[in-house]
Amino acid sequence: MLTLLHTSDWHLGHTLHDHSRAEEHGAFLDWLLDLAVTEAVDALIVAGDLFDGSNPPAQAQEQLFRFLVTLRQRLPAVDVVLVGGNHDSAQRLDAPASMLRALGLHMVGGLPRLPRTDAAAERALDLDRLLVPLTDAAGAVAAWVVAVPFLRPADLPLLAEVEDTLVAGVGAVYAQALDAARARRLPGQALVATGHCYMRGGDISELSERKILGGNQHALPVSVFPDDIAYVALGHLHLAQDVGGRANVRYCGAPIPLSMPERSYPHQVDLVTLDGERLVAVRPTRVPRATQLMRVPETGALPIDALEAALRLLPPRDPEVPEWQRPFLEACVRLDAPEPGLQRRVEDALAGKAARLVKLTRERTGTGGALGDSAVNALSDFTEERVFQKRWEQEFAIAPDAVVLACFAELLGAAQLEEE
Ligand SMILES: [Mn+2]
Repeated sequence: MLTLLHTSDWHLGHTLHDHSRAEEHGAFLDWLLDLAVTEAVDALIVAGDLFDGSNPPAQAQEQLFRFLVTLRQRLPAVDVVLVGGNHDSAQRLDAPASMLRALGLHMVGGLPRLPRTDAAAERALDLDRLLVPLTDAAGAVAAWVVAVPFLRPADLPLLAEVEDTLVAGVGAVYAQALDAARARRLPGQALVATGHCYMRGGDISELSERKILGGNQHALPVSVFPDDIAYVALGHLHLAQDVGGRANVRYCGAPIPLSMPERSYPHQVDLVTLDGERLVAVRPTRVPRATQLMRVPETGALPIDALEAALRLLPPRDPEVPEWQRPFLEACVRLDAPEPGLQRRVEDALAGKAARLVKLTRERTGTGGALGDSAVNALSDFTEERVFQKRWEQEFAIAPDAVVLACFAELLGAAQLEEE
């Protein structure tokens, strides 16, 4: 028996509308350490997007290294496999890989290949880094992880005469790596694969998962993972889900909401039990939410007076609760005319409240049409005043009044003077 802990999409260093998530990440990592110890897991797999960006802040790197060292201290025999995602810099993750390996931690930032030999047209896969043995409580190898990170076009073999070279290239890399793992494993040892990719049929949260491999039309078919693989630990989609109706091919999802629309996701990690070559169980385990995200109203938008009233009903701030645990709030207002004092009115309504305003969304009732969708077609008709007027009407249902037009003319005059 082997117990695997599967997590992904930490996005360390993330900010939500300029607000740090460092404490939330810290709370998650502390919880994860306790879970790993309580469940006595044999292995931890992190399936990409360790960091939110390719150049993560020092604080985020410190957070990762501290976590890894504490995990090693508390679980001396645990196997750890970390692979890069599309948000990560493959080279940056790989820079400390040899040092991490000395601690028994396997970091695979980019697809590892051996140095080029003169004869070979393509560099061979570095199988000693790509294939990671997992040991059980008795210290025997119980499974092999094919530790494939996010694949970039440069990682893929050049294939001629196929309809979708990206999908075919990714399929070819997996086929080659899996064949090598099959050759290495002994009977009774399970095959596990990682991936940071977009699978056909997955639900996507548009705001925080960048489309990768060129978007939906390049989604990978689940057949990339043949039936002899016991479990596929996927990253990239932030909502936990099975792929293609197979309970053993899973996105575990992100541990914290990374955008407002993700606030209703059941954030989780997966505890995976293997017995011999087969999957026995997948136990999704909910991550406690340290900081709440809320939207007023829950959906849609309210006129300013109704929004103010709703905000005034929110609970007051509890001085015992630290700043970072105050709920993040998005307020959504519907405007049918410009409201110059909007920000101030919303902030006043929130005085003394627990919630922190991170986003004020304006829904406008204007025509919403494009500037070109009108009687004005000749380029010469697009005077500065005309474009301004159309733009205003696009946002608001009314035309700009004389005062606004006079202000615009004054600004335009000043700008033209500066140009000369
Ligand atoms: Mn991600």
